Amino acid sequence: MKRSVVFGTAGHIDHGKSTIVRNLTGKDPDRLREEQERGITVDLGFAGLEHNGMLISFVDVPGHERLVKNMIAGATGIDGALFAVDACEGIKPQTEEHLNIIETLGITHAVVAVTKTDLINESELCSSMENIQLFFGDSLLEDISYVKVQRDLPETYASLLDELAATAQRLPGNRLEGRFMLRVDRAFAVKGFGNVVTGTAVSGVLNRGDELIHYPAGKRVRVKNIQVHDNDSQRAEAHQRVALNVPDASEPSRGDILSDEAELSSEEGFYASLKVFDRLPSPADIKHNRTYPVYIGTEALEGKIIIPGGGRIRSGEELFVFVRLNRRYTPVFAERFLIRGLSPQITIAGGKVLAMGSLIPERKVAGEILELIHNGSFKEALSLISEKRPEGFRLPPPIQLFGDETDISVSGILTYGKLCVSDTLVSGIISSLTDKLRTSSELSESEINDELSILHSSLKKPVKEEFLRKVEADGYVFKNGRLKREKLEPFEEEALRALDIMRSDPLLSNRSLLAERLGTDEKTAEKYLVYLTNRELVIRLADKVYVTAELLNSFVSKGVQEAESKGSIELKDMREHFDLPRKLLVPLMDQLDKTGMFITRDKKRFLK
Ligand SMILES: Nc1nc2c(ncn2[C@@H]2O[C@H](COP(=O)(O)OP(=O)(O)OP(=O)(O)O)[C@@H](O)[C@H]2O)c(=O)[nH]1
Ligand SMILES: [Mg+2]
Repeated sequence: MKRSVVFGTAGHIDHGKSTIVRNLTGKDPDRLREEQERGITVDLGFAGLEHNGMLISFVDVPGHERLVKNMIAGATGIDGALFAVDACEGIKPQTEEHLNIIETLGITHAVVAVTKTDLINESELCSSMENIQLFFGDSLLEDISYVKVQRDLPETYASLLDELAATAQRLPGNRLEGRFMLRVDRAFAVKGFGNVVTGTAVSGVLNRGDELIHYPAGKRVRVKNIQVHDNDSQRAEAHQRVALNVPDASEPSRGDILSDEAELSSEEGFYASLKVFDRLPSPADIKHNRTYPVYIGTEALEGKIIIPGGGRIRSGEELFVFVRLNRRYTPVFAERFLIRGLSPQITIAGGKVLAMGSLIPERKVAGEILELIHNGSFKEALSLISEKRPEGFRLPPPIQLFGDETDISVSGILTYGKLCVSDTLVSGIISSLTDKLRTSSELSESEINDELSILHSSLKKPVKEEFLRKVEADGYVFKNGRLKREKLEPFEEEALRALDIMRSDPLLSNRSLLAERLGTDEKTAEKYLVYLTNRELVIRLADKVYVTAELLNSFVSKGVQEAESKGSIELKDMREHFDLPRKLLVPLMDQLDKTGMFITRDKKRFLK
């Protein structure tokens, strides 16, 4: 399959960005009449070419200082940067500003084209090259190459193309896995076809005829046609510039999202890390509670910056903040954004989205959680969130939580549909209800509801059902607003009495011990065990080894907890928590393997 890659131009006004794209692709990226008349780029331009089987697309951006928001919109989703630096003028304010932006967007690969080398003599060119290399060498870019070009020498553009292709080969992995996502950077209507949107596909794969969700409205739209590089195409994928014909989209515009993820939440704000650049023409800072222009995705918004400790973020400093937006927006995890200063109007800070505002509604508790997310300790972060939100919380889809590839199956957290809640809290509620039921032998609906009151309203029902299912096996039935034991057959009464006794003494793990305690014969005790095993109230671990379901469950959860904190567990670790003989501990340990959560190496059990 052809490899695709998108380069975005960058650099000061008039340094020759559009000239490069025109020379490489034969297409003029300055399509607007105004652009052609004034000789400056105003809006984004797109062009592409095929080179050695690789699709190379270009997003051409304006260099004008007032048009930086368009530059940022164009740079969203690009893989590499193509800087143009005028050999005579060298590094200028927007070269610096665009480099700050490119670094913030997490782009690490760049080709620097030194332009207008026909207008400068050899020795001046040498010193100019040195300065340019010093400037870029001091950046966060990891892969930089330099090529000298001249407008009227086609061979210089051929070398530039070779360098771009070589850089493209060194770009890290592709993002074809995961959800398809595109942030619209242009939207227009074509007579006879209807709405067309364009953008850089950030992730995933799309086929003609597929359905996508159009955000922020959340409406389903069918993709009637796809174009890649101006040609009709059956499919589009990450790292490509694509145009989609979506006739049923209503009024699409720059900043909208098209994705096959159905559950994205649009937010009033988000938590982020935010750094004020140290490479700035004059020192600048971001003040607490002040509103700034925020450029995110392909949108230009305004956001009030809330710094938890108050004060300001100074040049070179990075802090956690909450950004409250003036309009709802659909951020994704780790999405980068930029903030412009109020005066002078220059991009002064760059940030990275760490959490949706709705995930941590209480700002006071955010710091510790953000620290964990920032360090990549996602499971710990989720546990802490569940601790801070005992009522339960809605889990955003992976691309808005910790990214598509992150495994977030966290022990200690139960999920009911999209809602999460702490495992200990639910089992606490259920066991307290069970205890109440055992002592008073029946419970009213309001007694049950009281116990559930701490939970998020949509969690009450599933937890209640779980409790009822559990006691149902014990012979209880919920009828006319009351939970009580149904009239049982004498045999069932006896079997359940045996269960209660086993619960209070786990050593009664086989029929002879049980028979002795009950004062009955082994055959009857065996029948009780069969009855209880069929109802999963008792579990048969091995020949003549039975334990109650409660004991097994608490053994497994303790095992997981211990393995998480110690790395692995052995029999002796579990003995500290369960005062049981070997003949029970050994089959209980074996039972851990059957859960599928552990693997055994050198007699130690590790979580998978
Ligand atoms: N002599 C000479 N002129 C060049 C060269 N490259 C570009 N130019 C000229 O410089 C002017 C600006 O070039 P553009 O390509 O429009 O510059 P740009 O960076 O796209 O400008 P903006 O999009 O407005 O930021 C044009 O008149 C070009 O013809 C070069 O190598 N030599
Ligand atoms: Mg231009």
